Amino acid sequence: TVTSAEANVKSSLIVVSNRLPFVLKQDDQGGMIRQASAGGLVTAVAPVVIKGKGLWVGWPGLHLPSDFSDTQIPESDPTDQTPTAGLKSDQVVTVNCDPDLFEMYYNGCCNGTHWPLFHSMPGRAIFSADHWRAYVAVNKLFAEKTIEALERCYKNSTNKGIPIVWVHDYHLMLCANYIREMAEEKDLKFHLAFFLHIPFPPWDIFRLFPWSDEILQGMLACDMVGFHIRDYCLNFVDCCQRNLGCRVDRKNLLVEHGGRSVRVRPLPIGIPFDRFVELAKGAKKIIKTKQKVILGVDRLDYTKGLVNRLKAFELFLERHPEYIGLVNFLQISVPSRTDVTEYQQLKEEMDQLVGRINGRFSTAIWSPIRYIFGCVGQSELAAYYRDAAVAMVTPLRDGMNLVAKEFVACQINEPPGVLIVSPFAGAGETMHEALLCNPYELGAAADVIYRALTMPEDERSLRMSRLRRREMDTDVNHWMRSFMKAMGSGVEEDDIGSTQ
Ligand code: GDG
Repeated sequence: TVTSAEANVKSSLIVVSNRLPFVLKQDDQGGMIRQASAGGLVTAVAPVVIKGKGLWVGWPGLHLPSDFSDTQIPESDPTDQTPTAGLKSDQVVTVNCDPDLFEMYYNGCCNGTHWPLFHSMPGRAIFSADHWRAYVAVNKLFAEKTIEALERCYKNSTNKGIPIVWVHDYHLMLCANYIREMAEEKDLKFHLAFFLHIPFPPWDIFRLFPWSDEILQGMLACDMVGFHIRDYCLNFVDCCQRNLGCRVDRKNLLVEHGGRSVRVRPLPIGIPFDRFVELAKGAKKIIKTKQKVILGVDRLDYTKGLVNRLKAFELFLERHPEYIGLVNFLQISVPSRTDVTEYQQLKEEMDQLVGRINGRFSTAIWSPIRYIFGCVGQSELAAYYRDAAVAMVTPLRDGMNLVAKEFVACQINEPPGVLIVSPFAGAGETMHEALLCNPYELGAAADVIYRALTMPEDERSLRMSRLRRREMDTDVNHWMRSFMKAMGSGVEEDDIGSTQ
């Protein structure tokens, strides 16, 4: 059986994402080192790029001197065990950009406008023509670099298939359009796809963006556009029809644009399930108290519903004082986008809230909330996932949410714990055996915490085994194969390899 999508790859895959799968860092001797990232996306996609002799286009995590050449990228360290280790330096195309322009593009337009708007929080979005101009310029830059990558790919590769260019996420929604334009002039052939990792909002939110038509045109330059769930696909199709007047087919998820038919597909991302099981098996026990632990793990981001979650826990303690001394809330909050004001304000609010709740309920030997503001290692994280009684994944809005999936993968103990998930996360759509919790309704959320803590063992086991089975079957390799399949008729079977 073929266990990974890398089998029989005949087409080269060119991935275009804001960040490369590793960051470059200056070492003490003034040289350059590679520091690998280990996210699920990288785990699934990097082996396919490596096997198909493809390329990865992205920003290396630091501003390089203007005379920097990609030949200066170091090879991976021989001790590097991560999935990107096999990615040779000549398979990487760095996008180097003026720091001020990059700031307006990244913190301005991407994180200041698109992030809140696409999470249906328009009140938090800043609309600025300068930021938009920076976004256009940087997307053009990524497109130029992708053309370079395509030319390199044609020169180097022995693959017979037509290369697949796969653009990722809300940072690069215009990029495909420029790639198509630039490639036409050079008569380069390729398949073009886009995947959005965050939600695609309904039309009445999307239309608030002054340059919304350009975004749709950017995405429609692709042969296939992927989202996590069907609702986001339908929102996108709706926007194409209402903004641009495109002919659409909602049943088959097709949009006609520029004489082409664009496929729109739900491709729910998965996690490297087996890796998390292994981590959970090997991780040392950190939680040693008898108290039950309710766990939250998130980037410190206003979309993740952290404030509501802690307030719901406070209400739970108020309603169920018998749990005082018997339960702990462990919240791990990873610092994120710390130079954006909204995120600094959230940090303040969380610090105050944790202090207030702890001040209100603590005893001499117990406090209700343990709050880690920082990143923990993967093995430590797996130990928390494994030993927690309850995980609360309650974003106000979230494209998918991998934490919910990683938690169930690590639940190897019997009897297992309970997953609580928000219906406003993509994960809430597919993880049917989790307890649903609307984070806006604090009273109901407090009741769900009680229900999770008092759920009988047999019910917990039944729910968890079904959740785990699904995540095992639809892991990140399955996602990669589904993507290749969704590239569909434009890609010959040989190109994508056996997917069964
Ligand atoms: C975007 C979309 C979509 C967290 N804390 C630590 C840590 N993490 C890792 C988790 C998980 C990842 O970060 C977070 O992933 P999410 O999916 O929860 O959220 P976003 O970062 O917002 O991701 C989201 C995703 O893209 C994929 O398409 O699901 O909806 O917003 O993998 O494990 N890892 C370590 N220490 C920590 O403290 N090592």
